[in-house]
Amino acid sequence: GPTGTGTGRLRSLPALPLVGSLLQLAGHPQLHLRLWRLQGRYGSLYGLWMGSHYVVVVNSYQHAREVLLKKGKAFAGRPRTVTTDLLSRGGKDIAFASYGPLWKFQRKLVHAALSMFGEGSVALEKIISREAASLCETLGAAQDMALDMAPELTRAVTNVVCSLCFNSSYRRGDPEFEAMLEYSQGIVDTVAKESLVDIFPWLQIFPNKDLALLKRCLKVRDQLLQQKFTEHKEAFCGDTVRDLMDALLQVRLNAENNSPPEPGLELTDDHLLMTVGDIFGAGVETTTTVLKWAVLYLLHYPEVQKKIQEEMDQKIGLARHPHLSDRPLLPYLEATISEVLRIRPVSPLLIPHVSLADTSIGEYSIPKGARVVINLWSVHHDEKEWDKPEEFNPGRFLDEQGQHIHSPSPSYLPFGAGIRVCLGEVLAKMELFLFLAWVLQRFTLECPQDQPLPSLEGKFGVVLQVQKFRVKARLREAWRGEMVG
Ligand code: HEM
Ligand code: PLO
Repeated sequence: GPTGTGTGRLRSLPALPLVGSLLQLAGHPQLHLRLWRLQGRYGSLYGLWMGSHYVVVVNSYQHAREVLLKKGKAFAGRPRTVTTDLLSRGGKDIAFASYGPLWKFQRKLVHAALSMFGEGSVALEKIISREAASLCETLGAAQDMALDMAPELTRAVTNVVCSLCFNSSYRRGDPEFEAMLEYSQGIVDTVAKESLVDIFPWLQIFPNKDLALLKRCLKVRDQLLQQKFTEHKEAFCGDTVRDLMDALLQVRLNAENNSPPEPGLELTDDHLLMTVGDIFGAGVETTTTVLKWAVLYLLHYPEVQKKIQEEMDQKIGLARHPHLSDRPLLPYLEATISEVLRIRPVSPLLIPHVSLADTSIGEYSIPKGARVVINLWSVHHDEKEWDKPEEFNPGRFLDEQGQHIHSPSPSYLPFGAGIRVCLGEVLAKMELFLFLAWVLQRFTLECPQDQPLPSLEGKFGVVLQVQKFRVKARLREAWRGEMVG
């Protein structure tokens, strides 16, 4: 067992040589639920062995905050796994990179670029609104049909990140977009899955279906990224910075002019490519997933949808489109978004952290190199912190007057916290607000008549996926015959 600096010794799942605790976890595809339920037997903080890796599972917000905030730096590492190494070319991105000066530098660059092109920029609101308008047009054309909204939601969100990263966008049916949909699904289905290859790297020599799929998908993604990169390099002159790709190229140009570059801060082509790949991938898959969950919950809770629409009718009316500046006017919509992020966290186990030194959690010693999994599902479904946690109730995020949103419990971390906190929180919230406001101002979303309500059960993976379902978008009464300009 592990030794460390703390006093107590953590309870661990029984482990066999070589396979570790795999047998207790095998056959449970919903890993977040399995780890949540194991609390009953082992307590909220316990250890287990994945092959030769010691893993600590955190299920309470107190310990989660200690790991992410109080001892953030001691737990700022990332594990290296076969699949994420393939995705990020050995951790040359941000999300799967180990803690170090280069990771810090990449984060700082992206943060600066996002605030320049994104957050708080009029241009971004315009881009999101343009995509929202196009989404509404498609919904209008498919009126009263049982529609799978997923491809259209994905295209809307993709075009926002595409504008940000590459200053480009996709039309409906664009073959490059179709290719992207396919490869991205393949990556989401396979990456970071604690498959046998990740536990025993030496098993790579054996054929593995998932690994082959991942490699095939990454080839397509890498070609696409490389093409954008080459186009940008050729067009880049250093004067105008059109997007994130240009911003990264400019930083490198400046660094080259001030040669020699600071040691440890050399941004290779791979670093630029993988960084954009992260933002593009995270930008698309997370926000789209939340929008799908939001639509699904609105089908299950029509009274919530009605309340959002009443609030909008009252505060905005029909004579104009919703704007970002309306956010304080629409607390119930904001509360609904918060509740979706609570009840179905996009990233139910965050991204695993790694301890960079011998340290402790609570009274327990944690050795250097331990993987720490924060189970956000447990944190968001803790009965001591949340009243009827499986109930979808946006009202819990509102004050008594229903005017302001606040979290009723500190047991809420949808974007993580601390030095590895999500880089896209502001952007994601802008998109979620505008897309939902535009759609619900105009349409009521319903379950097609002859069909049962689709399941609320998620599919565990690098993001908590929604099962495919169909929606009927009915133009609201007030909109029949009327149109705003
Ligand atoms: C990391 C949530 C959208 C970029 C994360 C983490 C979570 C998260 C839980 C892991 C934190 C940790 O490991 O401690 C979400 C949610 C989103 C969202 C719920 C949507 C509602 C986005 C968007 C972008 C983005 C739109 C891109 C602009 C990133 C990056 C990281 C990250 C780059 C890695 C940070 C690091 O390791 O240093 N996100 N995210 N995310 N997110 Fe997001
Ligand atoms: C999504 C599929 C893309 O093709 C590649 C990709 C890049 C970055 C990943 C993202 C995927 C999934 C969600 C991740 C994001 C980095 C941060 C984010 C893991 C795999 C979250 C929610 O933590």
